[in-house]
Amino acid sequence: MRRSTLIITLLLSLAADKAHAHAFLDHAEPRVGNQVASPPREVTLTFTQKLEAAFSSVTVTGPSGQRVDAGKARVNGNQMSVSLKGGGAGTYYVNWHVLSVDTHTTEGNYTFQVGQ
Ligand SMILES: [Cu+2]
Repeated sequence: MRRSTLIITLLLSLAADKAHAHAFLDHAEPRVGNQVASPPREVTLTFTQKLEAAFSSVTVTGPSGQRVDAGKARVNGNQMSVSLKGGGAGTYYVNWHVLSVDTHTTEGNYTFQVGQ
């Protein structure tokens, strides 16, 4: 009896967690931590939830600390993309900040490498 109550409570809290899952980064292109031969034309981030375009943004910084994102981020469902201007070889830093349709904000960052 007590055990079944505990299991039901666990199931209910799991369901609640799922309903309140925020938009986390599911995957990205270029991939997180990956190395690519030449500077990509854009960065595309795919999240675990749909995004609110007006309150979601991404910046990309190139190897010499300069901003290489060009123009506004484009949001389509659970994806956000931004065009890049070339920035040479080295480490690129991607910083994202999003508002998901469940009204929660999340943010994060990752790097990828260009060149050897
Ligand atoms: Cu949430």
